[in-house]
Amino acid sequence: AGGVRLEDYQPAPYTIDRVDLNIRLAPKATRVSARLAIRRGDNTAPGTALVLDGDDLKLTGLLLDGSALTFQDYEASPNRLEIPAPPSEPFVLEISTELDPDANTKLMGLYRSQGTYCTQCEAQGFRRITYFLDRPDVLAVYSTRIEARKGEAPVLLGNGNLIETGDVAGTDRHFAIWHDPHPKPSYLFALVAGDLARVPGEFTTASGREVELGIYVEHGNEDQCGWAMDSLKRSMRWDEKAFGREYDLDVFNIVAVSDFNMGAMENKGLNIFNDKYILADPDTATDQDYANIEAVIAHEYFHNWTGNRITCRDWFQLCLKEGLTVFRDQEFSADERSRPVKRISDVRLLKSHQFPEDAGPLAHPVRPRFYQEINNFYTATVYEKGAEVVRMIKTLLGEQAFRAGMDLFFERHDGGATTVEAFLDCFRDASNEDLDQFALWYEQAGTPTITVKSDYDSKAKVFTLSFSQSVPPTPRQADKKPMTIPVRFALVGEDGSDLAYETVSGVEVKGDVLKLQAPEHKVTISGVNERPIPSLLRGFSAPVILESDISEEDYLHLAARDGDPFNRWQALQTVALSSLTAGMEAARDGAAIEVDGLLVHALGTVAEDESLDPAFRALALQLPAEADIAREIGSDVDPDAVAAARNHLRRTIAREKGASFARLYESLEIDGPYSPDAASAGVRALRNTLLEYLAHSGADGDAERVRDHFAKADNMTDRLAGLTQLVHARLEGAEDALAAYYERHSTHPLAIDKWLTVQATDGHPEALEKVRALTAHPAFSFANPNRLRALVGAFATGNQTQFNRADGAGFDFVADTVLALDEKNPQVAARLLSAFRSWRALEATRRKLAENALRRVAEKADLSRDVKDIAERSLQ
Ligand code: DPP
Ligand code: ZN
Repeated sequence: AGGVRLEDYQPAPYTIDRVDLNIRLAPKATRVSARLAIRRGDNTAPGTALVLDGDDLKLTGLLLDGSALTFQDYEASPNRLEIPAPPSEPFVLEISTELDPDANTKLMGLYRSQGTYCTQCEAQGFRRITYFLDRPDVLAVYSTRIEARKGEAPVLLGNGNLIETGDVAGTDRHFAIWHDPHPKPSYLFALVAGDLARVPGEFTTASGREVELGIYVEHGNEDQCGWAMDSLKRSMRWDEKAFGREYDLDVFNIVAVSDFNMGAMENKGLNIFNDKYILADPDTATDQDYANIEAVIAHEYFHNWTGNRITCRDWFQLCLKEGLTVFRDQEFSADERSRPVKRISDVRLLKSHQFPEDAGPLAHPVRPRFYQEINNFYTATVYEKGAEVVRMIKTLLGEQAFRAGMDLFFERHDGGATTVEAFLDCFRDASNEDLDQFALWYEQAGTPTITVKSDYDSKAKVFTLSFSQSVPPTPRQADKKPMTIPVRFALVGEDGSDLAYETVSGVEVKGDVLKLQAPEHKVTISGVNERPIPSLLRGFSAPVILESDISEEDYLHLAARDGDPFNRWQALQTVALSSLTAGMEAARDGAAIEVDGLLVHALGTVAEDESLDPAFRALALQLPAEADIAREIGSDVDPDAVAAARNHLRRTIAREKGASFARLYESLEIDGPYSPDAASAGVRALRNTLLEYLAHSGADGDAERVRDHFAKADNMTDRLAGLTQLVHARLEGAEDALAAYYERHSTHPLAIDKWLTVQATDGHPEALEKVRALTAHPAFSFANPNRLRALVGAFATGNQTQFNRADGAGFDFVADTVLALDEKNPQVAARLLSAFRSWRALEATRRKLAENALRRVAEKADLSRDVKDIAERSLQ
């Protein structure tokens, strides 16, 4: 009940300036002593009660200024510690608690992963270690003494700098004391203790600080850390160059653990990572894994300034650190790789993850105003749409004013806990731009649609664009205001060049950006000497849906000639989506599916165009996914008809272009050893995209090519591509390939995750039974979030036809899994349940079955707050 509201925010009545922790680790009985130096807030009346947060805690001792408290002086429960009448002068509270790390299956607070003690405190895990003002605006300086048996945990790591180590006399135990001089919120606290190998590195900052780097992994994994270390050093250098931000401690440690709820965590000076985002070698990691590792390492490192040095006042401001830091990691990857290819990949992710969220019952603003459970707001909207909002600020202000605004933000708020409003003020003050209307991007949920009609007057040489915008209603937000939408544009001529024009009226313009602000704009462009094709939203300058009267022929012209690579890609997608939508209708009505010959021709041309980056050609050739087509259709979706249309188009392309695709495929073989660089990854991506078509061409020679591709692969990218095509196209040899793959990688859990995912995402009706059977496979573990996401998560989000089976068995399986998992790990269970987010867009039979499954979850007694929240919001 209850929930938390933004408007109820109050500063904490007490401040905690220092935290001295003494943590004596043991698997089932870890003893924690926390000495908190507490001070009454300036506006707090003397005698105001001190209420500390707890979660499942066992209090074993309590001293105030060194004296034991009697039971009249405090009230304690597992979830709360209250001192009704604390001293009005500063005082020290020493709290002792006892924890059971082995019993901690929620993976929040202190737990053990494969024998290693580790912590996860964001958002509210610190209160599972000790009673605390567990909120991000309480900043304290931490010292942590960690003690453990030497044999069990030779390595003891904490935040900040190492101060002292030693043996505990007369015992088999030792200790380490870490001190972090930077005041920080409790969610950034971390410790790690275990028998781990250290991979060393060093970095000298621009101003000459020598930083010792360390990546800690399980013994035997040391040689899989090279890429992560390299990515870390490049990230550190990039933040100096791009944002003038240097690292601020003498040590930066990263630890990889195999049981982790999220991707990684930016604890001050001691990042803890899901091992999936650290470990890589050519035999077990794909090019995509390498790119993800680079991005996540950068993301967590960049948090040191955007998140740690400047943190959030409250959890409603989560996007202040997450959206901004995603924007920063996207820019880093764009600089390190190909900018257009990175932009296309990011927009694909945004459209496939965030747009459906924004269109369904779980829609929420980038800065929500209400939550039941904050863990459920680590979403694509907060992260990916949050990054788009920062990107739009840059688009509207221009490069220089954007950088000036960021500099001002660092200057004003370093060491503080702040808000979205304060962030926007920095850009206003640096640029004199009014951002009041723009701020609606943080407040209004739902993806805006802009509709545009165009007209060319060849006599007057005037081109007119009539824009209108609308934002759909979303939960608790029925009526929306018009937004500021930056539309980067050009007018493309017959030869593909950007046409000159004289004046633009009817809208505010800055360079090549139209700033839509009203519900409607009639934009008149003069001095246009030939009929142009408008290239709108170049680089995806705003996260909106564009509906235009641009003809298919004109889109294909843009696909072939637009000077903006993003819009070339987008134009092909637009044509493919409309063709697939028509195909779906035919399939649903039992009519013949017609294939658009112009589209097939255009795809063939892009494939062969050697002037284009292979990575771009790979993206251009990939048809919209089934979920993307479903999102485009929007309501009454029949996933089987969607799959039929998509499969038909893919088969037709494969048959018509098979010979040329096979030639091209053969020509793209890379000689020499594997390298994860973007250029070679792009060639593999193109070759593996062609392989998908060859797998569906129906030609025997092509099936043989796929088998060969798998058998001869000398790296995981190619091996997994071969396996995926063999299994999903149901080619002869698929079962043998699955067995061979398993044999080869059975001792490498991250490689086995891919094996699970390939089987979970097979669109064949057998998939559900296979997935069920795999839950009993020895390689699967219900307790490990990565295994669970690789199998059940992949089935629910990556297998549209089988999760959405017409008999409801897919929904029931996922609902059952959520209910069973909820007792162990509510956070991961809730995330899995959010796979139902688009259930209302399904056709009536499936909709009813999905609703029944959701109701069954919602009605179960003793649900976690996490799952209850997702179930109830999904049904609202
Ligand atoms: N560790 C998560 C992230 O970096 C939450 N902060 O996004
Ligand atoms: Zn983050």
